[in-house]
Amino acid sequence: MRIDIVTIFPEFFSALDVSLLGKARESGLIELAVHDLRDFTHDRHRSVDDTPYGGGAGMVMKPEPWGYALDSILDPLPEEREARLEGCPTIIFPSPAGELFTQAMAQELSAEPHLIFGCGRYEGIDERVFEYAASRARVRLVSMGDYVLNGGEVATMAMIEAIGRLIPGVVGNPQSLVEESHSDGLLEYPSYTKPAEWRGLEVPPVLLNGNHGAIAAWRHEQQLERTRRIRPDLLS
Ligand code: JEB
Repeated sequence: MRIDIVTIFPEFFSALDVSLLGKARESGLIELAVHDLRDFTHDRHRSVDDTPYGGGAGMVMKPEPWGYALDSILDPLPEEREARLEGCPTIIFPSPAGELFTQAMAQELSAEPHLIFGCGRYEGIDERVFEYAASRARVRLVSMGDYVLNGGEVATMAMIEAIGRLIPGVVGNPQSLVEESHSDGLLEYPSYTKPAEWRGLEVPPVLLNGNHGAIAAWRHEQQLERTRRIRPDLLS
């Protein structure tokens, strides 16, 4: 999978070198390029923002640098293919006004050959950038959750980790992915390791007796109890 990121904070993504995606990049499973939006400005001050038409608080990201940045990443659109977007990259704009990011979306996006993340800042990006991008690729506005961030970078990082670990060969132990997909959308059961007693706290005895049927039943009961208590919305 090819991943391009457009941001005014390219250094932010050096964290991806040390995460589990580092190895996937070395092996060529994931090819990642980070682009500094300011490299696509043409004024002395390398401005990427301006005041909003119609008034209001804060600043809005100017469309021109975004246009040049996206053009530099996207293949020139051959004329006979105009308006045909199958096989085009998917451009994701993290946005508090987007559709909620889910595991199902991560699964779907992990099968794409080319993802582009456009990280906004300030009060967001001039709306025409989304329209222009939609004429060149498939565009999705995606929200990390119902809370307010200062920009798209943290959301992009989380999405890349969630998507990347679903690419075959990226996660060390493929059995973990199999077990996850069998958890039926329930919360996970509690995990324990040695020692069997630690600071007066004991591991549940059922896990120590080697009865695999009893262990599986106990774990499933734990999953149901936790889900009922913490995330009843997942049970409907
Ligand atoms: C994503 C962003 C901002 C209103 C308030 C703040 C670009 N779950 C999420 N919350 N906030 C964001 C997000 C995601 N994904 C998010 C991109 C930008 C917030 N801001 C600040 C914009 N509008 C600017």
